Amino acid sequence: MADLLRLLLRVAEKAANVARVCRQEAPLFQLLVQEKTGEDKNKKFVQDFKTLADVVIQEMIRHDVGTQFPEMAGFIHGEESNKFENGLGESVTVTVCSTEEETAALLATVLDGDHTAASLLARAIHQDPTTIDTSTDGLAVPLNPSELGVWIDPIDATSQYIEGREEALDEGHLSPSGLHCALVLIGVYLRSTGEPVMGVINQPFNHRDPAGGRWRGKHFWGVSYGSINICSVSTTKDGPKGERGLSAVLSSSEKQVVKETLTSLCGPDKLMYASGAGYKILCVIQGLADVYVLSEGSTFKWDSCAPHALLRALGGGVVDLTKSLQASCEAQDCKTELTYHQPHNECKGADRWANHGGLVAYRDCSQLRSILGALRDKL
Ligand code: 2IP
Ligand code: CA
Repeated sequence: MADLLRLLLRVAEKAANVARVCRQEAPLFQLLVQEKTGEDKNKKFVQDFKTLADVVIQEMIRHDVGTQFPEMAGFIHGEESNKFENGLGESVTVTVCSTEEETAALLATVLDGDHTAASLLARAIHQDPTTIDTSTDGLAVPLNPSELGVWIDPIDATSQYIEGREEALDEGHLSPSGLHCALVLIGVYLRSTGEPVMGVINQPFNHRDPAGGRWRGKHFWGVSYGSINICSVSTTKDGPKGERGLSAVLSSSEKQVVKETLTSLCGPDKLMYASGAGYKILCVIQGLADVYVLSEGSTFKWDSCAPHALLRALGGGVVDLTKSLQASCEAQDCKTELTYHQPHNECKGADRWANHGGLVAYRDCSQLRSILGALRDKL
């Protein structure tokens, strides 16, 4: 499993580099931005270039993991389908080819013959990242790749990625929106039980290099299986919970009744808002918020699997909110933790993998119970 972790860290850094290149290289950025401003809505236009960037990153991760771990190849899934229709109405399947030239030629058919953009994208896909400096030596987890599945969110908080606002990050405080909310998420789960066992998060726009001003990323990882719980993020040693009070982060589109209930529970200055489902769970991991509460079914397995594994490694987790509110108080929280192996067969498309019951991401069980107590009979 240490090999798998090292591979995921490397491929997440490659993915982060593709995300940076798509904003740094003008021909690619133009394609990215045009879709957002919508000024080409009526022009024959490459279908949603943002999605192409997502798909390219997802296919690159799928290609690299499936090559090194063939037993996992059929169980590596993500948000996007790799089938594209180009401007001529031809259906093109986006894959990573064995050479950069072949990948560029394939991408050019999706990019309506824009060979400049295709070559820039292909170069980023085939470029090996700088070495990943993290200590995974000696990590031995008794799991076989054939027991595992992978969820990929190539660029979470895509709206923030396209918007591209650069917010000055205030150490120790979460920042509601901006490029830093965009994350590459790669989560690994046990096919038998659906529990998350490994997560890699890469924040491609963590800070600008003081020297050249280029964006630099930051990665976070965690492994949680049986008695093995290791996370690259150290737990924050705060004062006794009671003294500090509870802080919560929400989506700006959260229900009014949840906002009101948590305002009275936490106090108005301890209720925060931020973009990005993955980013809000990362805020809980880093101790920038105690909990992330979401009453809507607007997130998916690819949003939560990776950061869920890091929270498990820190002694916390991500529960299904609806199921937790229905469960008797004595029920163990682990019975309502989100799982990642079974679709909702009554639904179609991406909804088959939605976290329909909403969620609560937490580090500390007692804080989870406070949230559930306050929301019981409200939803
Ligand atoms: C989105 C993204 C959004 C989030 C939504 C996710 O994933 O994380 O930011 O909404 O739930 O599905 P919100 O920002 O209100 O939390 P993606 O950006 O990959 O579509
Ligand atoms: Ca997402």
